[in-house]
Order: sequence, then C-alpha cells, then structure tokens
Amino acid sequence: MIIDLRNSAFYNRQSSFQKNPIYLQKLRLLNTFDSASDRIKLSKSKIMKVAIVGVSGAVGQEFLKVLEERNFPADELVLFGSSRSAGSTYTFKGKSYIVKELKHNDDFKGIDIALVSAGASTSKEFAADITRFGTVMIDNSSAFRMDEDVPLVVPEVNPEDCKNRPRNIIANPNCSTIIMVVALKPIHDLSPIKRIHVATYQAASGAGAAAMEELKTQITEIINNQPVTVNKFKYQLAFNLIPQIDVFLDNDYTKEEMKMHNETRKIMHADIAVSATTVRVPVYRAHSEAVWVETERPLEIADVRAAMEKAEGLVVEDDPKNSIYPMPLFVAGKDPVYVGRLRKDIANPNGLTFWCVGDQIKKGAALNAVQIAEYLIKNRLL
Ligand code: 2RA
Repeated sequence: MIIDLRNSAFYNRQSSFQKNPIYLQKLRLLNTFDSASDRIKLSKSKIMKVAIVGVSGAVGQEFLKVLEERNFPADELVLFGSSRSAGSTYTFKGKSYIVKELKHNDDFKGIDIALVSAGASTSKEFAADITRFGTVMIDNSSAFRMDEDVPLVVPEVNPEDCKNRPRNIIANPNCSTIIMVVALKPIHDLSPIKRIHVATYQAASGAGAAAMEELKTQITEIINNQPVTVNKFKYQLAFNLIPQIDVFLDNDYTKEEMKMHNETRKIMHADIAVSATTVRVPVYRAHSEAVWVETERPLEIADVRAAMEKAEGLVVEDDPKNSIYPMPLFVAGKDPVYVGRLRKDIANPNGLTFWCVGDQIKKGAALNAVQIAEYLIKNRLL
C-alpha cells in the first residue's frame, strides 16, 4: 500500500495554516524582497559570468535550480567538475552546458563569481586558480570558514562582512549553523545571546546525494527482508538515529558540533557559548533543531515572536493548540527557515526555547551562497 502523506488530515491542517493571511503576507514579503527586479539593480553594462564548481553533486545541482528559480542575472554560465563528471551535460534555462574538468589553468579568467561545492580538499587545492583573476569564490566547504581573512556569511545576519574579503573568498557556513543563526538573529537584536544549547536532527542530504540514495535503498531492503547496505553512514540510518556527525575531537564533541560553536560566534560577532549534540536522522533533506537560548536579560515571548515574524528569511509556524509547528517533511524544498514551539524555558529565567527547520540543500547550502552572490551584485561589491 502506498500512503501519500499529502492526503492525510495532518497535511491538510498544515496547508490550511499555510493559507492563513499572516503566513501568506509573510511569504509575500519574502517574495517581494526576493523578486529578481527589486533584489538586483544590476548595471547591464556588465556581463555577469558565473561558474559552478562541483555541479554534479547534490549542492551543485541545487545551485542550478536556485539560480533558475530566482532568475539570477547570469549572462554566461560555466560548469566545472571532477574528471569523472567532465563531459556530462546539464540544462540551465533551456540551454545545455557541458561540464569542464577543473584543472590548474586560466579557466576562471573573466568569471565574476564561482559557486563552489566540491569538498574542502578541492577548494584548498584550487582556490588560487579560481581567484587569481579577480573571481569571487563563494565556497560551500569547510576549507576556509574559520580563517580570519575569509568572511563567513549568512545574508540575513552579517551581509556586510562580504565587504572585507582580502583573498576574494567568502565562505558559506555549515548547514546546521546557517539554519540556527537565521532564527537567532532577531533574538540577539532584542538582547545579546550568552548561551545556546542545541540538539540537531539532521537529514541524510547533509552527507550528500549518495547518502540520500542509501537511505532510500535501506528502506527498500528492509521492507523486502534483504540485507541492509551501509556505506555512507556508520550504521544503518533507516529506522534509526546516529548521534555522530563527522569525527570526534579531543573534547568528545564532534567536528559538526564544534562547527556550530565556532561558526555561530564568528557570524554573530559575539562571545556566545554554544553546546551542540548533532544527530543524523532518517529524514531526506531538511534539518531540524531544538534550541535553548539564554539572553543577557529576560525576554517576553510576545516580543520575540513579533521580532521573528518581521525577520528576514524566517517564517513563524507556531500554533500549538492546532498542532502546528514546522516539520522537515513539509519544509523540504522551501527557501525560508521555519520556527515553532516558541516558549519560555522553565529551567532558566533568562531562557527561551524553540524548534526550527530548514531545507539543508537550499538555505543550508545552495540558496545561502546564491543570496551572497545577489548581495554582492546588488551592492556593487564585485
Ligand atoms: C551534515 N552539516 O549535515 C553536514 C553537511 N554540511 O552532514
């Protein structure tokens, strides 16, 4: 039997919430801000040449989708990949493009922006080739995120940091950090955040396209009583949770958990203590996070809610009486970060707690990078 959740009572309740006037007004605001014409007053005297590096991966493919969806003003597009994907063809706005092999040569001459998602070692190896002729490298890997001379940017939080990029590299933060800081920004503006505890529920997509396939394969294998394939994760992910993302460090936190600590502080320019437990869950492509925040002074939930409702890139979906809160199944494929379950933390007089969900491949990766590129164009920072 095939169960289509879109026909379930829950889904209908959820979508009727999404038809409510406040929600629609908020989405209209997002779209107004994001409409190509308002967003980018681009001088047409300049031809915009954009490269995607790592186009065959999950994030690379999403770059193509997001650029097209947002009608990004790319006059020319050049696609790069490994020797394995060189020669493959992808379509963008109805035109076919052949993937070139990424090499140590002058291929980036004349390219304005390179959206790069090919892993940290490739980014390190090719950064000099990519930036040599003035191309701005927007890098999705962890290679340069914590380097002092590389800004780490989430456009809703610290867009101005794009201006100071001595190496012409701008780093895109880790997905779990991006999703959390979009929700934290309006709180931090009301009263500085001192401490954060967070537990994440991270989708298979964070481990790449092959990992997403592996989750599907595992489910099929289990249903058919076959041995379960485990290559991309440490253990079977289907019908399981894995409380380890990336490797363990000396302090017994994982690298993913320390990314949330270090990157949040860098993006928010604040001495915030962040303690994270990151968990892989059998969800396809949206990350969820339970967040406990301590602020310098106690905040009223009504004020936080009002600030969140106004915040850029954030949608409040919070109606506990009607069981309305964001869930990864319904957030997959969407642009904003969704927040719900907002309440006072009964264990901390200066605390509040909430739940947030964001599409890992979109806002957690490709969309954030494209928004950085849009900010550069809009503010003539190229
Ligand atoms: C993950 N945060 O979800 C990683 C991907 N960047 O595995």
